Amino acid sequence: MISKELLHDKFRGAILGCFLGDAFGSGFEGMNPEKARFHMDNLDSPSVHHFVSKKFPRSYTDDTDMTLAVVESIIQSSGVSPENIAKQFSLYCDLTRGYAIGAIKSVLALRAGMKWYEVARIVFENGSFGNGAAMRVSPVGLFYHHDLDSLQEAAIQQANITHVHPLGQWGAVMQACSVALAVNQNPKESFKKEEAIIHLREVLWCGPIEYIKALNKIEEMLAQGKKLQAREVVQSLGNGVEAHFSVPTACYIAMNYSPDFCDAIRAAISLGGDTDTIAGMVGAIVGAHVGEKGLPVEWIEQLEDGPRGLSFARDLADRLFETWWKIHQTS
Ligand code: R7I
Ligand code: MG
Ligand code: MG
Repeated sequence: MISKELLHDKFRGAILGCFLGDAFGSGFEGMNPEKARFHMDNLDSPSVHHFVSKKFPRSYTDDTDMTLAVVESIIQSSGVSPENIAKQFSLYCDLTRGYAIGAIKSVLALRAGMKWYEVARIVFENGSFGNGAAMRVSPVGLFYHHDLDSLQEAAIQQANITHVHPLGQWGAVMQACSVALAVNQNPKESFKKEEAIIHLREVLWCGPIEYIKALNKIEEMLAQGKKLQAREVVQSLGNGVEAHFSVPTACYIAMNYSPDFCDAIRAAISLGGDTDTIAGMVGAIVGAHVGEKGLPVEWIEQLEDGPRGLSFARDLADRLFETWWKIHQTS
């Protein structure tokens, strides 16, 4: 049984972990593993360079922007309501923050008055299989960490606003489930990987075969008991913007490196490719494992703190926890 204080800290850890991974990873987006490794110095304290460069600022992108909108909505609705999430997207998404084409068009359509259930096919006929529904889903993993059946349904519902392709939907399920499993881990111990794989398989079995195949690979890679080279991880699981080539990658890195948050983020970024999103998803999972107390203070201090920045994100994490606690403290 997790104490109230620890659970609260884990909610903060996941939300700020996503923010950190996104903000620290975004400057590396699109690099290959060798180039990402070459620039890894930029990940350390700005005191190294006396300033944070333009390419490596600590500002957040769409990953955090949308995650915070989902948090606000869950607080308002005491759960996942796609209609309300769509309303938050319409009101708050800052489309200057590195959004991909599908998300931009969906948000603009919502702003133009289109119903939330009509927008998801306006760019891709069969729905998007981008990782956008997974990158923003960590609050769903937190809020349903006690009930994986409800979590699966809620993750798909929140995906459906923009990602009705099964690969997009189930990427969100896999990421939300990984966050939930991390909440239930002891922060003083390493991630119980074998148990986690069993739970993930139970949740993912009725989704697309791609995720079961990826899970089999993850199991094999973890069984080797060593930390694979970036190139090998990319070859096996991918580092792309597609949900099925990024969510399993993030789960593998998180499980392999947690509870060491900085090592996990470095490993995620060193893969290159969709670095802000993979590091953001890794950050959410590891953050849910270790809580805010396990996050690097000197990294947190560097995060953007504007109107929807660090303090706002921490406050939202607190309110998400309070909403959960009010519902579940007596049951
Ligand atoms: O999924 P989405 O919100 O993108 C998230 C990514 C993250 O890396 C963020 O950091 C940000 O950079 O964007 O946005 P979508 O446009 O729905 O999907 C992302 C991309 O996946 C698309 O722009 C396409 O390149 C690709 N994609 C598809 N390509 C062909 N056919 C997604 N679905 C399809 C498809 O059906
Ligand atoms: Mg981004
Ligand atoms: Mg990205």
